[in-house]
Order: sequence, then structure tokens, then C-alpha cells
Amino acid sequence: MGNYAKLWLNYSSKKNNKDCKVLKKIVFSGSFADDKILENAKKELSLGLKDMLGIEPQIIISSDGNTQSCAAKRELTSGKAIADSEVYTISIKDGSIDISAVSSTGILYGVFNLLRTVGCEKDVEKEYASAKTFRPSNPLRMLNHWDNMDGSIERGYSGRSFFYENDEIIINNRTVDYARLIASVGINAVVINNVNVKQAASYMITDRYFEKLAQLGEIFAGYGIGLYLSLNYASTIEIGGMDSADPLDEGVKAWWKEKMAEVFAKIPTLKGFLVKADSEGRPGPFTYGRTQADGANMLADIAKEHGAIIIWRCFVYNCRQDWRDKKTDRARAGYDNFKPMDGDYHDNVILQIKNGPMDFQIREPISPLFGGLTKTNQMLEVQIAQEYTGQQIDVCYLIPMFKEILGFKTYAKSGKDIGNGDDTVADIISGKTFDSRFSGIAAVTNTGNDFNWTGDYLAGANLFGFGRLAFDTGLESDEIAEEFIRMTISNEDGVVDTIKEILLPSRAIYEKYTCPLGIGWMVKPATHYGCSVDGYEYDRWGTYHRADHLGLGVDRTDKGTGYALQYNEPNASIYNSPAACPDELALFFHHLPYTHVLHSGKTVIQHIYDAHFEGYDEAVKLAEKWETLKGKVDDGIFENVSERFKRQLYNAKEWCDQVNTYFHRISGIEDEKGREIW
Ligand code: GCV
Repeated sequence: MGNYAKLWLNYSSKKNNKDCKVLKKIVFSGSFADDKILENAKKELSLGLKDMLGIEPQIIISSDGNTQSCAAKRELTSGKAIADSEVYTISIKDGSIDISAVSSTGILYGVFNLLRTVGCEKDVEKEYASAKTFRPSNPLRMLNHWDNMDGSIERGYSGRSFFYENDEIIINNRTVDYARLIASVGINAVVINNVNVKQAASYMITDRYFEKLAQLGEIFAGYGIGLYLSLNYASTIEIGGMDSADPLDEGVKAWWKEKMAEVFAKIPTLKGFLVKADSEGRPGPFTYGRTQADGANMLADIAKEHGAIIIWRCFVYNCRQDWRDKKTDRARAGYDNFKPMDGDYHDNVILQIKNGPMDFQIREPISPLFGGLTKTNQMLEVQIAQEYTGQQIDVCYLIPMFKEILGFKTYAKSGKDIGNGDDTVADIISGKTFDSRFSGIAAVTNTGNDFNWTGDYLAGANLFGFGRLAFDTGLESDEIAEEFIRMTISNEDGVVDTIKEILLPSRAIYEKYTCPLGIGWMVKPATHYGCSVDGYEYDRWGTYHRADHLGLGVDRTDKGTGYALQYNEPNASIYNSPAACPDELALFFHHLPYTHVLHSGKTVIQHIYDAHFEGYDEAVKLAEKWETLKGKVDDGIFENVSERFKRQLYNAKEWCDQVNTYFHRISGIEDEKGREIW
């Protein structure tokens, strides 16, 4: 690798398994193509075992048929077929490791699994004493880059783009190492440009960029990763010289037909497009009085001729709201815009739904589209770029939050009387609940060209963890953190435990010192880092706390905006009632007096004071824990995280004091513990 960290592929020397006999000969068995992926799998295995253990294994290829390489072909199969093709089994047969699969991607994943076992210093012979089969939970496991072609990254907190500079595409060793890193954790799809497609990015579907995109696609395909592009919905106007983007206009359709034929021919590995339409100033079908389904289907029908898919985002809301208007509720918008057309979307359209109804706050309820849509392909969108969750300065390990999201029961199928039907968010996005043709999970990624890729070394746990969780939603936050630490930072048990003690509670701590009880949004406008209680209160974005001298929170019940009723029962009734609503979402759903007593037994105001003081104190303890690692971890890693912690503590103190002071002044209620409030 070049001048950047190797992260979990550092392959540093390991003590365990040095004499492991079964690693001397490794058999790849099954039926798979002898393609670039297989070549990369062999290369990776040799490199990893040599560097970690000094073993140069004999690799035996035993494929019973030369199937077509799944990386190179583009055909509309199904999510199930994708997942089936990626299954692999690792066992010990006749004194050697056997990695068996029905595609070279399965073999590659098997290799990374084996290298992870060695990297974590687990006993290889024990680990695979009985055969282990691994099947991805989600067919599409995707990263969305919000990289712009000028090299900037929207909501990027780790340097500039490693894909673009000065409107040109960069391809170098880092590109390959990026593909290795993400394939190693199971990512099989990448959107390489920002969903806000403007300026040069609109020309990605022209011959200005075809050659480089084809090269990039080849590199990704060699690691089982599909290339996707974000599309400018109004390309007919912006680059086509037309005056319309009406999805029902025959001229518009004809333009796209020709354009897609050209694009898919020139970029053979391109698998489809991601579209942000009618959102935050981006163009879309609403301009022409058409529905989101009209727009998505028009593109999808044409893409279908090329075996490609259209991923259409549901982040559609009115971003020009009047703060005085208490009826319009941004939280309602996704459901209101997309539910009425459930069943109308064609089967190569996937709706990509943010985890919450607002926008990646530290705590939101799950989008009611999960459970609301029952006849439409769906993908979950989460954000590992820590836009509202600390910007890769404050440590915030997001995997526990993603576990909660995935575990949420939507009651879409089971109904309230059954309650344990197969309809959690994880079930829906795996394709299981509705036997969906396509489904999966995407994360807005947190990478950039910083030495350590993610700004804060510890934020690497979110990149690693997202991939691992996307592949296997059954993994626990704790085991994912442990793997990340062992492979990236240290295998010393004491160090591993200390870093786990930092990562695991970090989300809860961040929530405490920023916006507890589901209120969200009290951030500095535009940058979204740091406290500004009223920053968004009188703005146009639909993001209000509605605090006055008596109470705060947004009434989203049947007496307010009615948002709570978008859920299936029993969730709707639970959220609709202040008595039943879980504390962590109390102020998301209800406008409550400061004196309202929560399930915890505390009043709302006391909870605000306690959470902020405790959150700050706990952040201080995390920083102190990190300081105990001086000399025990690489100096570069130590200094990087240490510096971030200094900034985190400053931020946490500001949040704590500003929020407590604001609510003390406005409510006139004393902290019952008499702590210092300004
Ligand atoms: C890419 C939020 C962010 C925007 C982002 C948008 C989206 O509003 O602040 O930067 O735009 O979400 O998800 O499209």
C-alpha cells in the first residue's frame, strides 16, 4: 500500500497459528470461474498468510465447471440469486483448509474470512473443526459516496475524495486497496458520486468519463463489487439540450434509451443508478405533475433492457417550510410521498429509505415506510459519515444503533396479534418478508483521502462494522468491535478490552450530551457540528423543538401532525400515547411539560440536566481510558485519537452547558442536584 494506513488488512505478524498444518495447503473447491476475482483471492491469501504467519500455502484449484464470472456479467437476476452465489463454506478436509463456493466471489469472501480468523489470532483448526457455511443476510451491501468531482466530499470528515480531483477521475493503488478493504468486509456495491449530481458529475454519463469509469468498474469487479452511479434526473435538460425531463414525454424516454445504450456499452461493469429526485432542490418528476413512481419506472424500464437496476431515494420532503406552520411535518413526508404508490414501482426499482423519517439524527424512530410498503423492493440507508453524530471527531460507534434499527419490529406481515412474524427491518431488507426481488442496505460512507481513511482511526470501526453487519445482521456489536480492534490496532487482550469499553457505550454517551429523548437537531446550521439550540428553530427545514417556558417536543400524535399513525399497530398506539411511548423517543412524538414524569421516574427537565452532565462526564472517562493506551498502541494511532478526544471534550462541554443553561433559563426549574448551570 502507498502513503496511507492498511487498516484491517495490515497483516502484521501474528503469534498464533504459526505452526498450523492445515494452512500449508488450501483448496478452493466448487464451481467458479477462473477470473480476476479468483486471481485476487489467490494473491490475497498468499500475501496475508505470508505476512502474518510466514506461511506460503500451496493453493489447489478444484473447480468442477467454468461458470461465467459473476463480476463481469450484468443481468437482472434477483437478490436471492445474488446471495446464493456469494455463499461459501470453510472446512478442514484431508488435513487442509477447503474453501468451497459456487462463484469466485464466494471464494474471495472465504479467503477474507480465513484471514480474519488468523488476524484475530483465533485457533484456525478449532474455528473450522466443523464445516462453517456463510450466506449474506442482504443481497445488496452498498456504500454511497457523496464525493464531488472537484475533490470535495459533501458531509466528508476525512479529507478529500480519493476518486476525484479537478473534475478528473483518479485511479491508482489506493483505488485497488479501497476495493480490497471493502470487499474484505463483504461490500458488493459502490455508488461513486454524490447523490446531488451537479456540474461535472452530470457528465459522467458522457464520453468525457467513460474510459476511466470502465477502468474503475473493472477494478471493482475484480473484488466482486458492482459499480453504480448517481444520476442527474434532469440529464435531458442539463446535458441533453432538451427543455423537459417529464418522465411520460416520449422525447425524454427516447433520449434515455439512447443514452443508456451508450453508457452500458461503454461501461460494461456498471450495474445501475441511484437517483435523488425532488429533494433539497434536485430536479424530479414533481415538476411535471408526475409521481415518484413515474420517474423511477421510466428510468427502470430502460435500464432493464441492460440488466440494470434503479435505486430511488425516498428522501423527499418540503425543505421550504414555514416554521409557524405546525401541521406540515417533515417526518410524515416519506410515507406520504411513497406509500400511495406501493405496488406501482417496477421490479427493477428499489426504494432506498433512510433509517429514520428525518435525517440521520442520533436518535429517531424507524421510518414507517418499513412496514408501510409491502409490495415494493426496499433498501435501508444509514450514514456512517458522522454528519450529526460527531463528524469523526467525537467517537460514536454506530453499530449498536444499526442493530436497533435492524431489530425493529414493523408488524407489516404478522399483525399485532402475532408480533414475532418475520418482519423486522432486517427481515424486510433481506428480502425475506415479502420475497422481494431486490433488497439490501446502503451506508453513506465515511471515507476520504486522510492517511487513516476515516479521519479518526476509531471511525474505521463504523466502516468495518457496517460491512460486517450488512453481510451478517446476526453479528453482535461487541464481536464486530473486537474483530476491528484486533485486526486494525492490537491483539493484546488489555488493549482490546479498553478500546471496546470506549467504542461500545460511545453512541449512548454522544446522545446524552447532545439531544436526548429523541428531540434532535439542536446543531449549528449548515455545518451540523456543535450545539446551537435554536439553530434550526426558525428555519425552513422542518426541524423544530418547539420549546417554550412550559415544555418542549413535537406533537406528532393524532392530535398533532398525525405522524404516529403512519405505523402499524401496536407501534402506532405506543407512539401515540405519552404514557406508552419509550423515553428515548418521548420528545420526538410528544410536546411535553418539563414536569412530565418519564418511565425512568425522572421529569423531562431533570432528564435533560442529568443526561448532559452524565454524558460529559462519561466522555471525559472515555478520553482518560484512551490515555492509558499510550505506548501500547502505535504512536500515530494514539496521537490521532488523543487529538480527537481533546476536541470531543470541548464539544461535549459546550453541548452540556449550552443545553442545560438554555432549558434552565427558559423553564426556570432548578436542577435538583444543584450543579453549575450558567
Ligand atoms: C447529499 C442531508 C444532508 C445533505 C445530503 C442530504 C441527502 O440533508 O445534510 O448534505 O445531501 O441529507 O441525504 O440527500
